[in-house]
Amino acid sequence: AMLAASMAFGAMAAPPDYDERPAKVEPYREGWNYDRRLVDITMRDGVKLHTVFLVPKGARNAPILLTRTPYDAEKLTSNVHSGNLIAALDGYDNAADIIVAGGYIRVIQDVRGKYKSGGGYVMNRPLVGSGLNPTQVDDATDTWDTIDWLVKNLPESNGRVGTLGISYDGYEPLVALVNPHPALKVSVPMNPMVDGWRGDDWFHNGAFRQMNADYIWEQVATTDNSDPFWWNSRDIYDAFMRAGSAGAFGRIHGLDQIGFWRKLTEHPAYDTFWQAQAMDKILAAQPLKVPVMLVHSLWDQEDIYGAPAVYAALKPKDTAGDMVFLTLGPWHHGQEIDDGTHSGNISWDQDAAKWWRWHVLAPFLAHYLKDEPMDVAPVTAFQSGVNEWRRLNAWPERPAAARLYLKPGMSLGFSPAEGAAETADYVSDPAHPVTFVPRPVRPTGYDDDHWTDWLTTDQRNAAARPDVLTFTSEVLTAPVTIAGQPVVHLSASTSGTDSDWVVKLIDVYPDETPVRRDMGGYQFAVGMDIFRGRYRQSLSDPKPITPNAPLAYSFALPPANHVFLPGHRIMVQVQSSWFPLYDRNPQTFTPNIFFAKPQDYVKATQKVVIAGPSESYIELPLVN
Ligand code: PG9
Repeated sequence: AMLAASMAFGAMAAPPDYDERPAKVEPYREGWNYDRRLVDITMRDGVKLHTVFLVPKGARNAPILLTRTPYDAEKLTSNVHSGNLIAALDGYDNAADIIVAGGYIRVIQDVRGKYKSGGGYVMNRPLVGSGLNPTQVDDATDTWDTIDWLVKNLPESNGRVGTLGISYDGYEPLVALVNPHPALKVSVPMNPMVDGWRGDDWFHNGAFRQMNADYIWEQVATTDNSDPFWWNSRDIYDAFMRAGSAGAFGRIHGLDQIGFWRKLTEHPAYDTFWQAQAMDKILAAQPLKVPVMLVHSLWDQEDIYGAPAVYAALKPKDTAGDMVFLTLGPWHHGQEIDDGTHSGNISWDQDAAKWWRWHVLAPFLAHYLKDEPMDVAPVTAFQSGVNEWRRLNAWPERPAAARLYLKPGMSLGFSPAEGAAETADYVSDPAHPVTFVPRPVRPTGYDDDHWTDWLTTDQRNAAARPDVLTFTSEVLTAPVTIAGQPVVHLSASTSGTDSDWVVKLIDVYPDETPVRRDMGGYQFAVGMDIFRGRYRQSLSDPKPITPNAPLAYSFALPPANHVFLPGHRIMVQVQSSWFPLYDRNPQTFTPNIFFAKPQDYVKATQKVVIAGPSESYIELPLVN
C-alpha cells in the first residue's frame, strides 16, 4: 500500500515552489546620517565598474573622495552596518574621522574584474603604452571615466575629486596622475605599490617574498576571493622548507594555474616586465598636473620602497614647491588611519597617526578640495628616538655620506680599522635559515599580529645565532641623528656561486630602561633589507659570484629619520637568509632560483671584510 501510494504521489505533477521574498524592499533607514547608493558606472570600453556612494545627508557643494580597490568596495563601506557614516567607513583605506568631519562624499569602486565589477582582472594592470597591456584601457582610463561620471552625475558635489588609498589602493591614486581628469584636484597615495621588484610587495632587490603566495591565490583565483589558500601546515616555515624552491612550492599549491604567479617565475630579474611597470619611472616621465602627498610608513612591512621612490622622482619637477609633499610616519603598513600610539613593542609616546590625520591630512585635502588655508610643510617627518614630528623642507635631509665601519672585535666606528686585512666569518646553511620572526611563522595578515609589526621586533633572537654577524658600537655619549637612506657597502666573499646578504641597522636600548623595564637591551631595527648577490653587477642580468673572492655589494636601506640617544648603542647585523618571508638562496648559481633543484642548496662560508683596503661600511645620512 505504501509503495502504491508513493508511486501514485510520484505520478502527480509536483506543486510549483513558492517564495516569500518580496520583489523589492525598502530598508528601514530612520536616523541614518548618509545615503548609500550602488551604481555600475560604464567605462569607455563598455565594462561596468561597481561603485558605492556614501553621501552625507544634506550634502551640498561637497567634494568627493574616491578610492578604487581590488578588496571589495561593498565590504569596505559597511564594516559596521550602521546608520552612522563614521562607523560604516571605519577600516581599511578610510581615515573615517577626517572624511566625515570634512563632509566629503565617499566613493569606493571595485577595480575592473574584481567583486562586482565587470571586465578582466590583471594584478596592478600595467598601463596602456607600457608594452605589457594589449588593450586601450587601464586603471588610469578607468579612473578618468569614473571621475567624469561622478562630476556629471552627483548633484551634491562641488565638482572636485580627490583620490586616496593604501597599498594596492595607493597604487590607484598614482595611476590617476597619468593623463588626469581635470576634476582631479589632489592625490594621496598611502604606502603605494610602486616597484614590485626593487622593494615593494613581490621582491626586495631580487629576493622573492614568497609569503605573498596566499594573497596571489586568493586575489586572482576567484573574482570574490572566495577560495582560501590552504597552507597544509600551521607553521608555514615547514610548508616552504618541505617544498624546497618557491617554484616547487607554487607547483604543489596549484599556483601554476595563476597567470600572475607564472609571470613572477618567468621574471626573477629586474627586466622590462618590472621596469615598464615601475610607477616612479612612469610618473617621472609625466607632466606634474595634480598636487600629491606621498605617505610613507617607516616600518612598512609590505611597501617600504614606493612612496620615497615616487617622491624622489617627482620632487625635481615641483619647481614652485607647492605640488609634491611627503609624510614619513612611525607606522607599519597603513597604520596612519589607525591607532598610532605604538608599533609592536615600540611606543611613540603619542597617537602619531591621529595627530597626522587631523594636522596634516585633513588640511591638505581641504585646501585643494574646499579652498581652505593650509600650513603643511613639504615634508612632515616623524623623528623616532626623540619621538617628535618634524617639518622639513626636503627629503632626505642629509645625503648618506658618513661611513660607519664594521670593525674587528665585532665593533663599529666612524674611522676605518688599521692593520692587516681581516674578515668576520659565518656558515650560511639553507637547511637552517635565519627566520625573520621566531617560529611558528604564521601567514601574513592582520589577525595573527606578528606580521603587522614584524619590522620592530626585537632582533636579539637573530643576534644569538652563529650565522648572524653582530657589530656593536660603544655606548653613545651624544645623540647620533640620521635623516635619509643609509647605503650598505659590503665587501664580502662566499664559498658559493650565489648568495643573499641581509643587513640591519639597529638601535640597541640601554641595559636598564625606566618605566618600560622590559625594553632593557632591546634591539630595535631602524632599517633592514636584503640583496640577492647575483644582481651585484646588474639588476637585470644576474651573474654567478666568483667563489672565495671578496666582492663589493652596495644597496640602500629604507629611509630612516632617527636619533640614537645617549646611553644607546648602534648595531649592525649581517646574515644570508630571512626565511620564510624570502625564498632561500641555494648558494649555487642557477639560471632561475624559482626552479632550483634540491642538490643546488649548499652550505656556504661567508667572509665579511672588516679590516684592510676594502672593509665594509654603511654610509649614514648623518645630521650631526
Ligand atoms: N601591498 C599590499 C599587498 C599587495 C600584494 C601582496 C600582498 C600585500 C596590499 O595591497 O594590501
